[in-house]
Amino acid sequence: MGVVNVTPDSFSDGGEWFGAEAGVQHGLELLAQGADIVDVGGESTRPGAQRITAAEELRRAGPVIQGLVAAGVPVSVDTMRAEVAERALEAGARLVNDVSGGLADPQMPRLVAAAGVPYVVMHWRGHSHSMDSRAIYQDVVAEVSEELCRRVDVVTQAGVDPAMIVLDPGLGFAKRAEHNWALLTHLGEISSLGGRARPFPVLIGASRKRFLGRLLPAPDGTPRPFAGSDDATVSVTALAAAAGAWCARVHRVPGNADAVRVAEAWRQAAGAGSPVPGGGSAVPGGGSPVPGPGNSIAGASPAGEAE
Ligand code: PMM
Repeated sequence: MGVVNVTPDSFSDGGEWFGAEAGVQHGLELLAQGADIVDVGGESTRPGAQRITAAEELRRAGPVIQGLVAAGVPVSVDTMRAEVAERALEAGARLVNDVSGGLADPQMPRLVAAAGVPYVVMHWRGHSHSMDSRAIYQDVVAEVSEELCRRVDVVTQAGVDPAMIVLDPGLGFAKRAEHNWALLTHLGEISSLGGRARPFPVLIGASRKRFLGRLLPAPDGTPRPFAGSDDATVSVTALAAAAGAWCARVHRVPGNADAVRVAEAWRQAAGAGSPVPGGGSAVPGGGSPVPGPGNSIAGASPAGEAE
């Protein structure tokens, strides 16, 4: 999943693709480089970010979504608002990526259920201005699994088909570095949510996050700047994909697309199969492979249990 942030202030690439034409061009480039899905967002979720209005979010993201859909690009919309998701789906977006997992806007699950599209449910504890203070866990893997489990119950009660749910541990969202590493090395537990019969596909968003920049400081201790952690992102993608992750959301596609292919060959050689049935392109629903048994971590061991 390639990222197009149509924001002046995003976490890692703020301002770079701000403007409809630049956003569409960048999305086309990500597709040409090997992305299966282009994720378009108009609201920054950078730590400390203040919210914008739905109208502003639509003004930013709408034309980019329209332009990419018109060019035949599979688009997902990165939004916490049902109103924005609805307009994006009308414009042809094929997946809703909700970093709040339906918590920010209670209308979202019903909208997604009615649309019948895949739904990325991310672990989230609150808006960006307060999330760092919520990074408190006794056992981060167990607590994130439990909290995601509750979200899955809520969204399925609202009518979302469990086969259309993709789970995301929400790296960096109310998580410190040690929490991110614990979650990344226990993706199988997130996928199975503590033992559900049918595991869920898992998406990870490690790309250019602070914990990678801090892992790779300059000799004087200064964290690596965001774009300087692209190679580290590729490493995380390879490891997570080898453990059975379904999707990696990344800012730079080329190395990550290669990492996914390497991991797929690795898993096949290990007898674990592909995280996506058929091993092909990755948008669930809409005639493409839908998340289901065999395409997620816990169902695809032994590699998935190698934590
Ligand atoms: N991270 C960001 C934005 N959207 N969506 C999902 N599903 N998972 C993530 O980890 C995620 C996301 C923030 O990163 P950015 O502003 O650098 O794109």
